[in-house]
Amino acid sequence: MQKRVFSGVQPSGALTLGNYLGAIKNFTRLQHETNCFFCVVDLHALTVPQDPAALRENIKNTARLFVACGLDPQVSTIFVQSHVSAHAEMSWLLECQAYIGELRRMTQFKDKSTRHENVTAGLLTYPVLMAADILLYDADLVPVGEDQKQHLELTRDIAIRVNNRFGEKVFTVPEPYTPPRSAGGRIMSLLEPEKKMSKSDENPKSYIALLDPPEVIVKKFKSAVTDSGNEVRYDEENKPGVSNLMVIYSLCSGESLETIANRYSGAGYGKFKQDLGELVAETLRPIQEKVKELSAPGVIEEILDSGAGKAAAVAGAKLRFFQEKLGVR
Ligand code: ATP
Ligand code: LTN
Repeated sequence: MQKRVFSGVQPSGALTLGNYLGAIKNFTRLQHETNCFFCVVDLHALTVPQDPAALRENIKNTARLFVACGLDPQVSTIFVQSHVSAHAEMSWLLECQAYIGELRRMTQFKDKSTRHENVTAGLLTYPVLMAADILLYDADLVPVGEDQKQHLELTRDIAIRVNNRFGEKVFTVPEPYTPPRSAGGRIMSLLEPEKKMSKSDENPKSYIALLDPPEVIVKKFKSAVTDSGNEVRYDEENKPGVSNLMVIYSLCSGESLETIANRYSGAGYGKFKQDLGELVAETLRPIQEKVKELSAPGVIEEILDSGAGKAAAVAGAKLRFFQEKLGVR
């Protein structure tokens, strides 16, 4: 049987180059060998305050970017989490299998709960909803960036716990599929290279949005933080800024880090950053053109309607199966 893949992206803002290189680009590779479900996880975005009109737009834009980046709706199931009610229902059932202690230990919860004044219950139970997403589809593989590995570990723990409780395989225990840092697993902020590039960063200069115009992209790379040296060399520890830029260059050009280091040896950072800006702008150009085409009225809505129908059939069956196990059906 073909392996199942599930992954989700939050419509919490403009998708970044980190989302693309760390996650979406890998989705496109997997879709031809596996049975893929790609989800715009709008319920996850509600864990922090969102402007309703902006959220509505971001949901559609995220889906357009999925397709523009190469996810084929004829091959993969592309849908919005809230369109399939089984996600919220399964999440409750799994909350009753998860422990508060393990949720409190999640580094993302610790980090976000100190950044927000009113910490909602949703921020704490967020990884359980993620577990519901994954377990509803019996996903074998979950392609995510490095920051999500801990949540995936928790999903595995919950699946194993339930399977042990019922003495049979209720859920497939999923495996993470995370590229190493040198291959895009963690693209760093352009201004603080010790932090991951994040679409919810207050300063837009710290990230490249996939829809940034070419001149903005070139400018942002020009002001990217490097170090006081001038050697283009990969050294995560001592040269985090330059190393991050080299990874981006390598993933956009398909060249090895070594080839890039040799090309820019003695050239200094200025030329390297200028070329990188142009390369990234060129890489994103076809994606941006495709988004424009997909913005015609009704196009993305139709793709998402059809995706929700396919997803609901799979998720509904799994939900009923687990409800029966629990005795609520
Ligand atoms: P936020 O920045 O708002 O917290 P996010 O971009 O981290 O959101 P998602 O949109 O849900 O969160 O992430 C979608 C996918 O992109 C996930 O698989 C995540 O691991 C990956 N991802 C996010 N940021 C990066 C990054 N800087 N480098 C590599 N992968 C990333
Ligand atoms: N929590 C993830 C998004 C996400 C996800 C998922 C990823 C929600 N559900 C299921 C993989 C599988 C994030 O914030 N990046």
